[in-house]
Amino acid sequence: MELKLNGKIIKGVGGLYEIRIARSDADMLRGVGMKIENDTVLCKARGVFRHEKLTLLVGDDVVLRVDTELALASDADARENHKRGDEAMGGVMIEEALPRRNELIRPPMANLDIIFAVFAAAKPEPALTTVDKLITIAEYKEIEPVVIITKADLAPDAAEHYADIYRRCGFRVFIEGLGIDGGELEGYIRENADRVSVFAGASGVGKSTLMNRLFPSLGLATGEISQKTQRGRHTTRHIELYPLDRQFGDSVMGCIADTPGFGMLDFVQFDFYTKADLPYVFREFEPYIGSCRYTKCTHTKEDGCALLEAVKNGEIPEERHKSYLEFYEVLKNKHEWDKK
Ligand SMILES: Nc1nc2c(ncn2[C@@H]2O[C@H](COP(=O)(O)OP(=O)(O)OP(=O)(O)O)[C@@H](O)[C@H]2O)c(=O)[nH]1
Ligand SMILES: [Mg+2]
Ligand SMILES: [Zn+2]
Repeated sequence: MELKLNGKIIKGVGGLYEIRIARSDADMLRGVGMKIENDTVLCKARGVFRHEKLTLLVGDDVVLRVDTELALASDADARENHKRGDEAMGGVMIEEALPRRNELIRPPMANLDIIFAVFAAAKPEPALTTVDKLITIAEYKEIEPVVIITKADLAPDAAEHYADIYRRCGFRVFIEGLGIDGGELEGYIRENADRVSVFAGASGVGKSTLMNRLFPSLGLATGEISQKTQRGRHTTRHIELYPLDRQFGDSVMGCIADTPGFGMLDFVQFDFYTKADLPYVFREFEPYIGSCRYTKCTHTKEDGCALLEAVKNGEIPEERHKSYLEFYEVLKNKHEWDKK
C-alpha cells in the first residue's frame, strides 16, 4: 500500500530528516505494523531536492510518501533497496515541500511564529546591535520577537537596565537566571503552545540551559564559556524542534527549538531588508514616522526630526537608535554598491 501524509521537519542532519506526523497517522502506521516512536519518522528526501538544490529547513511542512510494503520488508531487503539508490529508506520519503510562510537564514528555519531573542546580562557582555539585528529581521518577516535576558543572577542591575530598554519599545521581556523563578516564561510558552518558536542568540548566553530548565526531559548539552574571550564555544551543533505536547499534553501542536549560537561574524552579511524598510522594523519608531520636518528625513541627523527629538526626550531608547544608525550606514552603502 502506498499513501501520502503531511508532516513537519523537526530535525535534519546530513540529509536525514526527522518528521513529526499527526498522532492519528502515527497510529494508522502502527496499525499496519510499522514501528513508529514519538509520532516521528526518519527519512530522506526525494532525489529532486538534491539535484535541484532545493533546501529543506527545520520547520518545513512536507508531504511524505509511505510505501508500507517496503517499510515492512526485512532489514536485509531494505538495505538492498537502499544500496540500489532507492531514497525510500524504510519505505518513507519526503515527496514534496509545502509553501513556506516565512524563512530565516540565521537560524535556518521555516514557518516560525515566535523568535525568542536571547542574550545574557553578563558573560558574555551583550551586543545590543546583534540582538536588534535579530529582532528587526523578525519584525520584517512578521515573526513575533520576544526578549529573554539570561544570567540575571550574575548582573541583576544590568538585566533590569536591558529589560527596561526593550519593555519601553513594547516587547515582552523575560528575565531569567540561576535561582530566578522561570514560571512566567513557562506560562508564556504554554499560552503559545500551538505555535512554532525558537531560542536564538549568541553562543554561550544560556539558551540550552534555559531549555533544559523549562523542559527537563530534554537533557540538552550545555557548555562553558571561554575564560579568555568570554564567548561561548558553540556547544549546540544543530537545530531541533521539540514538540510541546510531550510537556503540555496531547492536544498541543506547537514546537520549540534550540539553535546553535551565533558567532561574531554571522550577521555581517546584511541584506535581509532594505534602507527603505529600516524605520518600520523598529516598532517604537512608529508613532513618530511622518512627523519629521522633511518628508525624506533619514532620522539620522536632520533638524526637525521627530524621531531624534523622541530619542532626546527619552521616549525612544538611545541604544535602539544607535542600532538604527549602524544598520542605516550598512544599508546605505549596500545601496550605492548595488547601483555601481
Ligand atoms: N550564572 C549563570 N550561568 C548560566 C546561566 N545560563 C547558562 N549559564 C552558563 O553559561 C554557559 C553556557 O550555557 P549554554 O546553555 O551552553 O549556552 P548556549 O546559549 O546554549 O550556547 P551555544 O549552544 O553555544 O549557542 C554554561 O556554562 C551555563 O552553565 C544563568 O542563568 N546563570
Ligand atoms: Mg546551546
Ligand atoms: Zn526624522
